[in-house]
Amino acid sequence: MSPSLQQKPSTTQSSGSDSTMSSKDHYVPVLDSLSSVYSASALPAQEQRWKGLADAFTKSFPGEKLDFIARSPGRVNIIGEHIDYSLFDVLPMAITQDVLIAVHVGEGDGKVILHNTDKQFPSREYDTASLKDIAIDATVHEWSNYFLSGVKGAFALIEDIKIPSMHCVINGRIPTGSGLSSSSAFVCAALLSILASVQFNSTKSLTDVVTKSDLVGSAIVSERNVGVNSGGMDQSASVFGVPGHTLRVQFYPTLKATPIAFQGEGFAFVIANTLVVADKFVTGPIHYNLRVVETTVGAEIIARVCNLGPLPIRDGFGGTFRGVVEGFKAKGVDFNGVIEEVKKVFSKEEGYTLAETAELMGQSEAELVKKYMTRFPIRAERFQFRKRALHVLEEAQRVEQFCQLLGKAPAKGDTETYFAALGNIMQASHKSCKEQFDCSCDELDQIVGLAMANGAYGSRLTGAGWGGSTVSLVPKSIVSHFVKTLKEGYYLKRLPGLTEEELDDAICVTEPGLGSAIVEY
Ligand code: NG1
Repeated sequence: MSPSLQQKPSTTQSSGSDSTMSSKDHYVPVLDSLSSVYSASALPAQEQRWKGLADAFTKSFPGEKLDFIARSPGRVNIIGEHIDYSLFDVLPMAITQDVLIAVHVGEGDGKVILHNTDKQFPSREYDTASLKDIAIDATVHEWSNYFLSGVKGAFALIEDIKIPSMHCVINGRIPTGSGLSSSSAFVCAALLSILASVQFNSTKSLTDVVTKSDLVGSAIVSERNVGVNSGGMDQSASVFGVPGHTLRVQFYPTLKATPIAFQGEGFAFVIANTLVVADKFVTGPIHYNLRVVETTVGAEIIARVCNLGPLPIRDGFGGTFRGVVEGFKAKGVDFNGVIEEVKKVFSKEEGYTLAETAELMGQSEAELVKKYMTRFPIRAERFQFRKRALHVLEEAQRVEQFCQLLGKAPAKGDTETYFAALGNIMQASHKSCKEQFDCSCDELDQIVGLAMANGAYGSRLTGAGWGGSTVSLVPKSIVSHFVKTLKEGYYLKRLPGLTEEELDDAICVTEPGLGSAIVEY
């Protein structure tokens, strides 16, 4: 390990990881074969794709050696939506679709050069000397901002890091705005590629480049540089992913990911992308960032009105409902009691104006705006504290119920009841996302409706919502019929011009996959 990489992270969230993992498992794996990265069914297509990337690299940088490829996958969230930034546990899994960064670590020109195999993303070039203080303009929608977030993450992890010349070709297979976390996969892959290049430059080897916890902690904080006040679910799933397992990601009291195997057989998860692009960057002020403010300020108000004392602050931003639950717990009030208190405090179902919010907070409107609405600007007539809080608390309970069921084997011969129970929890989650968190849309509701009418145990939006994808739990025996029905009922009706390939990309059966990795060449 390079001496410079042994330094302690300076700004990461407190972190830990599954106690059942060996110390080797704490590091992002460095592999020499794709068979450790992808499942047998995905392998042939991926081998072709990686070869294509290696060829593209040679074309972009003739005569240069491809030293390694850093990869980080997207994720699908099974349950626990919009509660990571309230520090409640969530249950995502890493998927096959990923971002790859092919790198030659140079000694010469002192430049980081980025090419993308997708020609809509123009090449970019930076002097390595300029990287330490490079500004990211979060008002501009620019693809390389996600790489620069990785640069910020590297400096946050190791203040005096010396980033060498890096000649990179990037290939991403996660559609943007699909709710499958292309942005976090890119930030994680970028940060990983930078840390690996630093080590490669000084030791010409790649071992124990970075621990998974450091990579996640730093990627969570640095992704906020692109203008989204993100939680930590996506980065955790992307880095900690374990084949065949979903991950229970815990943020409180420390970051920890526990792999959970699904019990029983005969089921599959099907992802269906509405193809409505959900761009958090563009809609942040009225969607994602607004929800973070509504839940953060809502938690602060409850703490103030119910005398819970100051709440622990999430990443310098504000209090959380997890803090509220812990505060009530210390007073002997259980989860359901917290829900009742929330209903009492937020009795106005129509929501609260800024002036009313300021009064509840005992602060001026200007103070509120400065504290919660300036770094990530928002627009709202009224803050829906009641509905948002109820979603967060009830969704946290649903994750708990789901995990309890996962921990039990289905009763002998009765997998139907078992999966139906899991499906019901997913249904309740979708209903709450739609009605209390207002993060669904017609297209998501239509696919969920079609899925339920065609044999799914459960179906729900996954990720931030407002477009993007659904995830459905489906009996394995009906998967091909199910996919066909969704193609006919949604895609061919709404988007008749789609090619077969586009259709296959839009709807796929997914398997839980490996998290971030480096593959040596
Ligand atoms: P998407 O937009 O689907 O990648 C976002 C957040 C998550 C989480 C979910 C909602 C980022 C990078 N990701 O996911 O942290 O809050 O919404 O559960 O902001």
